[in-house]
Amino acid sequence: MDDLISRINKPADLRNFNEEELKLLAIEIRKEIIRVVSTNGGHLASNLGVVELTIALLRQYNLPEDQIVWDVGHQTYTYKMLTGRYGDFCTLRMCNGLAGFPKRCESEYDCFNTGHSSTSISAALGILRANNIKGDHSKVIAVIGDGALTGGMAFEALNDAGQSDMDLLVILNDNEMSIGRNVGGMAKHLSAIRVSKRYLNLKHRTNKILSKTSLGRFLKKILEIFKHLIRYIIRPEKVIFEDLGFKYYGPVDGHDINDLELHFAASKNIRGPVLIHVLTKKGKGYEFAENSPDKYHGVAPFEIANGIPLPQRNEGDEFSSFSEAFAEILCDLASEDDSIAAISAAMTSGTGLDKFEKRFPKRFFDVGIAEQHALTMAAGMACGNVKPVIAIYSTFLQRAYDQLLHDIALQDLHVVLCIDRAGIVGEDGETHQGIYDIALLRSIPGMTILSPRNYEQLRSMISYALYTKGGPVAIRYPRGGEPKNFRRLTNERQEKIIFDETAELLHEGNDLTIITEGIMFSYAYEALIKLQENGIKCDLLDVRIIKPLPAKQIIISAIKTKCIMTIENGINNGGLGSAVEELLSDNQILVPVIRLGVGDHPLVHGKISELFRIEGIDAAAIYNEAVNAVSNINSSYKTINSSE
Ligand SMILES: Cc1ncc(C[n+]2csc(CCOP(=O)(O)OP(=O)(O)O)c2C)c(N)n1
Repeated sequence: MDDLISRINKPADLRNFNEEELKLLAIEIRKEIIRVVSTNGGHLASNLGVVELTIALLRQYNLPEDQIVWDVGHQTYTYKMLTGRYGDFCTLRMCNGLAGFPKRCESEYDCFNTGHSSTSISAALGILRANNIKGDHSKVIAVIGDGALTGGMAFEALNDAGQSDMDLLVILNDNEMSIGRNVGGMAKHLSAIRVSKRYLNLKHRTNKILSKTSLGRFLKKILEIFKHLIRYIIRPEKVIFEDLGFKYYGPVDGHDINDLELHFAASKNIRGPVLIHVLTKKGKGYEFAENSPDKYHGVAPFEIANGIPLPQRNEGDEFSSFSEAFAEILCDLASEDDSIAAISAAMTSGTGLDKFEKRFPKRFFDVGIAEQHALTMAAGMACGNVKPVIAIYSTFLQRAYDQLLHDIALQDLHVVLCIDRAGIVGEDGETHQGIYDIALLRSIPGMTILSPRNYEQLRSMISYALYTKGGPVAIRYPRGGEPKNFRRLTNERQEKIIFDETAELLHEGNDLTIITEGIMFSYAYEALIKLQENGIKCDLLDVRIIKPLPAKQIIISAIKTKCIMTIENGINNGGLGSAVEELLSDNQILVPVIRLGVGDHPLVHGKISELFRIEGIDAAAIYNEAVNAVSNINSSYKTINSSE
């Protein structure tokens, strides 16, 4: 009977449901989450864990006047369904469909956009302070996971909020997991609190049983003697949040709607900041996700009956992705060189480093969601003559710009950044696109930026970064695997190469120079074949190194063709195209440069191929731009010649 959800048009409708109906509703919601995520992909386990928590919040608070800031925002599927978006839920993560994260432009119920971790307490405190200035007494709630709590920003915000007199409610959604098992001292602290709760529950039950007989009462007395001792051993002396200035309640069973609501209702009468510690099970209600919440954190489309992802790997591929290739290559090198250490900021499996962790546990460090700390710690390791390799998604590296500049580059320390998910990432949308790294990294002094187009280049660049180059070196590679079409079109075999800071000329012609980075050469090559059929012949230069640019090769080609087109998997402003323009202008070579890349706007969610099309950097767009460029050049020469 799948009709309870459709009876909810606004959160207040939830108040009409009785306890039994709420339980059935939670089942329906989980079914719908599993159904949609199994076809669209998305964040599964986190969403299955917060169904009851979301229902309880929506029943207790008056939204949209009261506001909820969801940390990371990947767990808002139930929230979306219950705040008027159930009808559109099947479009989740699709181009022009619902976003996978909160979006203010999508609904009045989304009060703050999130995507990167650990921002919720700061944002909620800001909204609350603004309300306070305006005399508005609405409630503001931050929901933050135990993983997100490992991020430095969360501590900064707790530090501020705890000493404020703001009526901020922080809900700590503790499922013992970040994407993988949560790490660090805070995780241990939370675990001690959980254990003490279990102990107290057990004690309560034991007391009840023992009180029933005289032997039992005797045993109970003996147990009493140990009680304080045991409690002292397992319970933390104090809950850290209390010392920071929060009133702490919990832990509460996050799947008991009634209990959750009692706590929320009670907290409304308490002045000052309150933290309610809620325990949930990541993946709840779907066996495969409950058993392996890490594997089902973010998933591609899968078969519901067995939880198995629909096939992705092409037969005969050496690796399924750049991430896998990176991990294998690094493990090979680390087996020969015990000065190599690897660092992850809570993205161990996503970056492929789980392999490294298994093989070299003493040289692997997961620092939690702490990108800034990861980079400065790497700087410290480099001072200690270890070779730190940080595997990090492009989007999350943004957090650590100052650490890269201040702690690594200004000391010219040898740290290798392997930047995964560089370029357009697709369905996770604007907060996760890896399109800013070239522009950011170009501004860092002494930085080397490399961009491999295939696994073999990646292999040679990792060796180059570790053994040839000093200072900070970044290697950026995209989500997914190496392009297949180029090899199909050219019968290119992957030769073993030794990278030497030069570009590679993949095709020669006199009419136009096309300069690409990374996998963009494959789109360019497809366009180039069509251009050739239409009489336009191009140089195709795979730049391979973005900083420092292979200046000589670019200049020679520019002088020959008198027209340049750059194509990059990143933003136009400050990217490869800008670098080429600067190079030519610095050398007084005045030829037009047409820059194809992502425009100056947030890049929404959708399939990678759709976004390439929308941004005008797929093969068709390259072809059209090239035809226009060459004909403009020809006509401007004609104009110049006829006026002579
Ligand atoms: C700054 C930043 N780094 C990394 C990530 C990738 N990431 C997304 S969710 C997540 C784990 C969050 O764990 P938790 O807050 O406990 O939420 P759960 O998924 O367990 O409910 C990570 C590391 C991110 N979103 N932001």
